[in-house]
Amino acid sequence: MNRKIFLASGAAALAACSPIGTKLNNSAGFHSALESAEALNERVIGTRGRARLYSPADISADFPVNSLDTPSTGEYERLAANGFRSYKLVVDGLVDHPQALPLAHLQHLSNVDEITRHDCVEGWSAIARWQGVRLSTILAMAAPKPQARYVVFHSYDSDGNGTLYYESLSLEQAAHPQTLLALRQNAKPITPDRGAPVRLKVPTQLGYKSAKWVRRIEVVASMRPLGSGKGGYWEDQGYEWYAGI
Ligand SMILES: Nc1nc2c(c(=O)[nH]1)N[C@H]1C(S)=C(S)[C@@H](COP(=O)(O)O)O[C@H]1N2
Ligand SMILES: [Mo]
Repeated sequence: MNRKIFLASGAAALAACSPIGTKLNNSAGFHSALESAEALNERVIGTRGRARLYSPADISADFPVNSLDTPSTGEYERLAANGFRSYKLVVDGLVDHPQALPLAHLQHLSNVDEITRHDCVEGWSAIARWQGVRLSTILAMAAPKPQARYVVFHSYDSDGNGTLYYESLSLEQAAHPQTLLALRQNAKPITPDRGAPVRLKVPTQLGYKSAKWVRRIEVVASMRPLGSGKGGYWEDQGYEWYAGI
């Protein structure tokens, strides 16, 4: 039900801004698509389109670490050893203005501060305060091209076979006002085991969508060329791409 409403509102928002389907992602068009998606979500579905917000007293004392191992590649370790001062978040692919954003710039752009619940597909949940930059803020800077449909998150970590972790969202999911590039968890910079320096936080979807250790954001027209083509590390192993809660 939620899924239908969300998809319908996204489609309506996009249709409203893009009657002939050509101007969707140019700077102004994409900007207004983001804004109408937000307005429509609020107007049509009220708070149901939003993840529930919690109070400071609800913050979990124990938030499990649950992922592949903290990356131990030379590149990540070098960045971590230097306090991520030379980290740059790359935003490229089908965009008019590719970005390479240092951490200080991301911190300057920080515009979200919310206490939400993380739901892992394995059956546990935990509540934390997340602060960072709304993904739509970064995407608006990069200006997706008309062919853009998905946003892919490439992480630094890989499994025992050397397969890299990645995830993806549709542009509509990426435009959700709670979809966040998190820089801080419970008022402290995200630690290396939690996905430092930047992790995705998507409180409207299951935990595996919230990619840790984001290295690069790639805007694409199709997910087929990536990995096994299903849109994410876990999706390639059979998990659903749409993981709405
Ligand atoms: N890069 C990367 N991101 C990831 C994962 C991972 O293995 N690698 N695991 C996902 C899963 S299944 C969950 S539940 C959360 C766990 O985040 P946490 O370790 O901060 O609890 O990270 C998600 N993001
Ligand atoms: Mo998970």
